[in-house]
Amino acid sequence: AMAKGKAVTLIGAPTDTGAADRGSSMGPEALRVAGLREALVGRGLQVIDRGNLNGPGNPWQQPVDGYRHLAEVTEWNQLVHDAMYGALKNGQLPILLGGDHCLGIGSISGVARYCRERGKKLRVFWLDAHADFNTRELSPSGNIHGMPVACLCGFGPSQLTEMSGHKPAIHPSWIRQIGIRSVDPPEKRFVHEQGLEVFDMRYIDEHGMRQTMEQALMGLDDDTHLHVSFDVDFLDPEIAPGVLTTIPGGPSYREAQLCMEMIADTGRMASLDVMELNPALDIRNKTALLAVDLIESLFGKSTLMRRSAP
Ligand code: 4U7
Ligand code: MN
Ligand code: MN
Ligand code: MN
Repeated sequence: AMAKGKAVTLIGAPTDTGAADRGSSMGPEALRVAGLREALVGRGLQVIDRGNLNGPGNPWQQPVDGYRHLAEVTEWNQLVHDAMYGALKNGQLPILLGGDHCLGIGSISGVARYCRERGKKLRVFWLDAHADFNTRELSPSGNIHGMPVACLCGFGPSQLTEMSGHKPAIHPSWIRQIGIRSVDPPEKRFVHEQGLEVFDMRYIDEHGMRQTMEQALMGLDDDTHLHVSFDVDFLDPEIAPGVLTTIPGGPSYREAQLCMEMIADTGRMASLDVMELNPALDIRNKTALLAVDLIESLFGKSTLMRRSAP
């Protein structure tokens, strides 16, 4: 089960510089207002909210040489990298409150640096409607929140691919993508070429969430650091409207709960990103409340008792 002694640290990263529209910069505060801290305390965890990182504002410019806001995105990711790495080194379990998903680069490169130093295996769960595997050459938008997985695997500008002190920061075989249902055609070719393991919605429809998660979690051992990068647009927009890029046909409430509960059962989750919540598009903060509900499940909350062996 979850290491109860470990303090959970909340790290807010209020930026939307990696996206096409504004609003995900309000994500951290919406999650706090929805009671994230109280929910984790209710799980018996010690919670440190170290407030928000202080990065550059959004200059709201067009992409330059294929990247929108590369300088600002780099600055934010460096701050996030240092904060995630620092929290892990202090023996804490960091939760990054995004912010758009470009910050997955800083977050996971910080985690990768820590794991490399400790000789730990790293497994990354990417819960998202999108593969986020674009490059400057492939991207239809130039928005860096569509590129973090590629950057982590070594494809992208050096500022973003060399952040962990090692290029690539992670190997494609460490990644499991779940809930994918919107991939740009050139991006799709690149996903296949690099051999990413993708459990897309078709797979979940055919096999169910339980078997999907069993497959995705296979091979975890005592020495594995499990990082979860949760893009809120993973969820079906009927239940989670508060995101910029709503893609129909995502996991239902029950499927999402099961996904989170099965991750919790492993006891291996050691860092987490909660990304892309956009309060400007939400309805009475309901998507933030849902995210908090699912995070409680990630930390082991279940209705009555466990039916499957942990
Ligand atoms: B998110 C997109 F073209 N693929 O690259 C792109 F459809 O972090 C969307 O998963 C990326 O929300 C979505 O701009 C990034 C687009
Ligand atoms: Mn994403
Ligand atoms: Mn997404
Ligand atoms: Mn999005």
